[in-house]
Amino acid sequence: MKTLALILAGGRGTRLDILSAHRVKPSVPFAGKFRLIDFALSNCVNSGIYNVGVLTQYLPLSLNNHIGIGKPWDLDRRMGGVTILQPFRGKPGSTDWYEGTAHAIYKNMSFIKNKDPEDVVVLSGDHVYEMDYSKMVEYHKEKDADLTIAAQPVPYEDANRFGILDYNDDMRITDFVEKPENPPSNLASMGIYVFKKEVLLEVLEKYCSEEDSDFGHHIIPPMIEREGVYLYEFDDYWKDVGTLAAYWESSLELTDPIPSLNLYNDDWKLHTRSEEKPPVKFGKDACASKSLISNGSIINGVVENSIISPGVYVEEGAVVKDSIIFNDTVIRSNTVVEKAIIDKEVEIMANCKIGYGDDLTPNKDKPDLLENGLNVIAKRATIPEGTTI
Ligand code: ADQ
Ligand code: ADP
Repeated sequence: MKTLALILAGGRGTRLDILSAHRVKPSVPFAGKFRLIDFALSNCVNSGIYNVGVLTQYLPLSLNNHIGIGKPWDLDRRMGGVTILQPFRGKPGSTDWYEGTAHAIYKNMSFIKNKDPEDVVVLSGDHVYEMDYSKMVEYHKEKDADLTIAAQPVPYEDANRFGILDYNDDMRITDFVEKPENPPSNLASMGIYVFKKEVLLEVLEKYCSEEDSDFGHHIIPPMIEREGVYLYEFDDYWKDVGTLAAYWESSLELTDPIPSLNLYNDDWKLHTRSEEKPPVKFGKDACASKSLISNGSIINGVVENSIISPGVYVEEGAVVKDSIIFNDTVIRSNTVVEKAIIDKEVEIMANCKIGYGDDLTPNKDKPDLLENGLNVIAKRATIPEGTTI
């Protein structure tokens, strides 16, 4: 077997707040019917990589349900396919344990040895992008690299959230600093790595004695010294939706006439697990514009510039604007929802006003009112009739 992909799907994901309170970030819904991990999984199969391990750590239940035996991605194979690797349990009784990315892979070295690939692609399960990893692997081989890191420029103000690197004329990486306070440049690692298998096993043995060992701090810097680390420039759409505001923005961009990320591309299909649901149904006075509306929804009110997941019910007189509504949520009559993210199975009773008006100011003291005047309502909440938030 040539290439094995390992998807890191177990981080704490606290930055997505309530949305990642009961599910890992890769399991957070995206674009109506998908979840974030669908991008990494679909990229793997679309790149011809059919050997995939998914590493989980935190709240894996929702993710396990979603991936199952991998059928939607054609990964339910006797040879290869997808394997969900055992989560790390941490110290008994401890609730704040943390395992670093490299240590998580170190613990699964026997899986890698068993698969015996030439190269190992390490990915994050929570990035939004379409990428052909086989091109990156080909490049990695041309360079005869020990490690190849995909990178692209990010806005300067975000650069301190990333690994920042520098390189020479030969594309060899000469400098790498993980999440620097004062970033020397804005060329950011995308956290997508291709390793020669032997080299990966060797550096894991060497540098992963601590539970918190991660690639950015403990593996990449010493490897740079050995001069076998190369940069792979990727200039297409790629987003690490790290905050609620970024999540909201990159979701709603999908409703643009020509979005940077094209979900309607037959050559690069995004696969997901989805329930069989009836077609979307619009009532007599319904109106929907500039929106993605998923199957099984019933729209009797008005939907504008929004993303509606499967099974959502918008009653007569209700208005949903600039919002993202997750599965099976009900918006009762004459309720207005503006600039909100509403998790699954929420019921917002009649005559409520959620996040109305442009003058809404952030109010961090209220648990459901967050940054940028964005309102986030947790899974299975019920909002009583007439509530104004
Ligand atoms: P971060 O994403 O901040 O930066 P990290 O928290 O180490 O790095 O997580 C990487 C991925 O691994 C995330 O998808 C996370 O959910 C997952 N993960 C973390 N711990 C895990 C564990 N124990 N088991 C399984 N999965 C785990 C990284 C790089 C930066 C780079 C950015 C790009 O460190 O250099 O710039 O990614 O987004
Ligand atoms: P979401 O879709 O909101 O991300 P899921 O519903 O896919 O989450 O994942 C949660 C799944 O696990 C559901 O099927 C739910 O019934 C089940 N579940 C949740 N909590 C528990 C628990 N403590 N024990 C057993 N099953 C649970």
